[in-house]
Amino acid sequence: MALATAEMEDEFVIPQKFGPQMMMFSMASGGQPVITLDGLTKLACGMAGSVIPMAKGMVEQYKTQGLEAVPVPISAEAKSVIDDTIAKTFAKAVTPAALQKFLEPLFNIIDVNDSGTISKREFFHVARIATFVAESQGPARLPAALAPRLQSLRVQAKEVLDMVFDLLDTNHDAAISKAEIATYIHRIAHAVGKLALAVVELVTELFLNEAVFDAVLLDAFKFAAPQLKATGADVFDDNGDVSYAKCAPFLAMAEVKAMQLVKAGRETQSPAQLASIKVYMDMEKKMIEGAASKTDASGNISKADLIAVQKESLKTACSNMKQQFTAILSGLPPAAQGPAMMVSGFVNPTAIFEKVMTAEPFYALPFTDAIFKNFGTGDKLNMTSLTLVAKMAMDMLTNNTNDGESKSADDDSAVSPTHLDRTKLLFGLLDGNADGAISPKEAARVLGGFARCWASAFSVLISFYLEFLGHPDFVTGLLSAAEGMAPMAVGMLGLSASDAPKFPLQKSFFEGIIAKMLGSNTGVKGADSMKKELFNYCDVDGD
Ligand SMILES: [Ca+2]
Ligand SMILES: [Ca+2]
Ligand SMILES: [Ca+2]
Repeated sequence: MALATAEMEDEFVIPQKFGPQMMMFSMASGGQPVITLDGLTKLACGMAGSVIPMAKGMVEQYKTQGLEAVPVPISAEAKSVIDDTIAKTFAKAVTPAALQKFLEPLFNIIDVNDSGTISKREFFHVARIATFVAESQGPARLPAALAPRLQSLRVQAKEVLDMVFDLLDTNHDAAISKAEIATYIHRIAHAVGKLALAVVELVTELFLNEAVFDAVLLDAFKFAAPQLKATGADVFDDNGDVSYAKCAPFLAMAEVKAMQLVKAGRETQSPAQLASIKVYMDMEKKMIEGAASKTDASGNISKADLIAVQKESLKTACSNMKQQFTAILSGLPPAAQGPAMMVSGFVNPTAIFEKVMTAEPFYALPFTDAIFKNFGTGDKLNMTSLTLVAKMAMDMLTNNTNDGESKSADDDSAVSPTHLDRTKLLFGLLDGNADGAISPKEAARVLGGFARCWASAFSVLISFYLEFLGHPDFVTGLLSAAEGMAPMAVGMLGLSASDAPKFPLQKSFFEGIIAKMLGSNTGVKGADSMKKELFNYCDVDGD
């Protein structure tokens, strides 16, 4: 709060030269000394009118491409469901709550002191960089003559230096510490992760929502029924649903083929690969068993319990990772060993992994939420069929099956009980009400649920890696390693080791470098002294 008050009272004025930026600030702040998230949201709501048509055009384009990619003719009914969904999503997207999901991460990048307000100073730091980048993308305007050219480069270098220090030197001691860099990088990584979550959520609402899956699968069933019938695979009942009785023989055949493929795949794996599959499987098994141990009499688990199990199995993942990491390091070519050891002396990936995984709020929460939302009832998720399917998949992959390996694909006369169980189990996954038939709605619920969970897992993975690579410990470690190697690097450039940069990086250090490279700060004199140096260099005998 004190920070926000200080920002309210800050007398800083955006320099006259940045007129358009000044105007943008007053617009976003509504004439106040600071910009608030609510104020920015209000402004964005007002401006949405001009952005929405563009966004709609983009979505229309994706829709057309998507419809072309679907191998089933889409009916007019389904198309109107899709259009309706898009319209609804857009109406929701311009509400303040929805807009804030996108604006808040961006707001937090600029609000570097986390005061909850953007001061003129904070705004200026970013706006100035944006202006500089935009200008330097234009045609180079460097004068041809050497002296003014150097002068111009000096001005630019000074501008970059000022920009970087204004942005990163948050405690204003004219030096940039490792912590200041690490905090800023993490700020950006965190914001990008949040944006990724928001984007995937929006795309899911637009294209992967239940109404769209219902409509498309209804079309798919209608389309597939006569086609399959024509090829002799009549698996539909009179209601147009997929009947278990009718498709059991086909499922059994497919299952045998799948088993053969898995077996063949296993035979191409090296013992080391098989061992690492086993490590992974054991971990999964532990998690499934852990979850199963927390279910009630009807096989339900609560969200809190499932998260606890997930966290527990992540610990195993961390210790596995430690082993793998050591193996990777020792497997590096000798030339890379030195730098790798250097870096690993400063960066401990396993510890950072563990920190990100155990941080609150739980990084995988959006994914767990998606599972409960799509497959659970309220706070309960039934684990029965999930456990069975997971166990079955693991048995298949680890060759733990005891049913006729010798059975050939075309021998469909004797389906062993285990084969039968598997096909029944897979069918049962989709047959929600267990009436022996899969309706389009039932298929849509499961397939759509998988698609939505998968999208969520994808966004969780992106934000996880951003949190990991942008973790302050990770960045600080890399900077320390770079600092440690710097004397060697400047040595290769023919400079003395004392010229190597050291943290905290002093502003005067960089000013020294600029002066050395581009001459001193007093225009033509700098070029003159450089010419003189050059002359002296060539004039070996000093006459
Ligand atoms: Ca602030
Ligand atoms: Ca500082
Ligand atoms: Ca059913």
